[in-house]
Amino acid sequence: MTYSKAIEGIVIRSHGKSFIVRYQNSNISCEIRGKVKFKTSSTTPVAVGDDVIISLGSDGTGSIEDVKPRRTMFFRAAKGIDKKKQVIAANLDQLAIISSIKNPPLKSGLIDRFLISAHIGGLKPIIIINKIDLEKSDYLYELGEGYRAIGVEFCPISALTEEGIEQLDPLLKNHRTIFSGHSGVGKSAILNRLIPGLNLKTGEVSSYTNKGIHTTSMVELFALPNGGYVVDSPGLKILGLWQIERPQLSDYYTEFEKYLPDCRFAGCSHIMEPDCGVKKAVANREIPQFRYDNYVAIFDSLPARPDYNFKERN
Ligand SMILES: Nc1nc2c(ncn2[C@@H]2O[C@H](COP(=O)(O)OP(=O)(O)O)[C@@H](O)[C@H]2O)c(=O)[nH]1
Ligand SMILES: [Mg+2]
Ligand SMILES: [Zn+2]
Repeated sequence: MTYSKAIEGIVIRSHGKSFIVRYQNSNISCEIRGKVKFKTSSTTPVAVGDDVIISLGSDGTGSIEDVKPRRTMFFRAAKGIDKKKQVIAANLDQLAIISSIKNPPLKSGLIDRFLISAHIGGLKPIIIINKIDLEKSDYLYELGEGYRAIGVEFCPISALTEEGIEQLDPLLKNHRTIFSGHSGVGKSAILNRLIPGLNLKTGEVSSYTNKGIHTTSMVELFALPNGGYVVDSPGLKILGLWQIERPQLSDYYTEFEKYLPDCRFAGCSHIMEPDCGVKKAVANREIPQFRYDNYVAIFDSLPARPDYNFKERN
């Protein structure tokens, strides 16, 4: 096969080792050239959102020759592979953290993990709570207050009744946003509302091999009618946090900051130490209980550092 000179496109779909690259108005099926795979420290040499250089074959398929440096990345720690990242999508600017109020149940701990991940990946987070036609609880109100207080957009919506959907337009317009969250929360249903005629399948249970291994790994980028792109990603049940150690966790809980001088111990973990300013603020309802509970749960899940002791502040 003869190859054309190189052209530059954007990866709009990835499924295992095959990719679709958008170039001008056409979609080109591509494979990766071997040399691309060795250039990267992640398990994902090519991801949706990557700007890539491809050469076109005479049969109309392409070959990805090179990947341009990524401006941002949304990634998680790859399972079982030491110090490698699994890049879910590249070059995006926002992470829409999607949960449903129920079916599946709302778990703010996962939202907090996504917030940390957005921060590390350089993405602006937005929280979308779907299925509010099913329930509008005090818990929803409490979460809204807590997240808005730290400057995060919080949008309760229903893809079914379209209640609240209009709040999303100005937030998504002219941005590149990834939709992420547990499967079944309504990511595809929301996209169908935002992009008339899209008709993504909803209510699909991801497929498993007979060994119970998750096989659907499709990530896809869609153009919004008023400008911007949205990436739909497969449901993530867990989000392994990338290289965070316990003492750094409180940096991501910005509402703790103003109470830190009230902690008796420098390097207070706000867990078991006496005279902790953060715990006092939680008791006085100045810091939301749910944020503190998530902090403790995430702290426990992070590897302990053996040399980590606390010292009394002078
Ligand atoms: N009651 C209700 N059900 C919804 C809503 N949005 C989605 N669903 C249903 O939730 C299920 C999962 O939706 P889907 O979009 O496939 O979720 P995804 O896995 O996150 O893409 C489907 O059966 C949808 O019909 C909503 O706003 N309200
Ligand atoms: Mg879906
Ligand atoms: Zn403390």
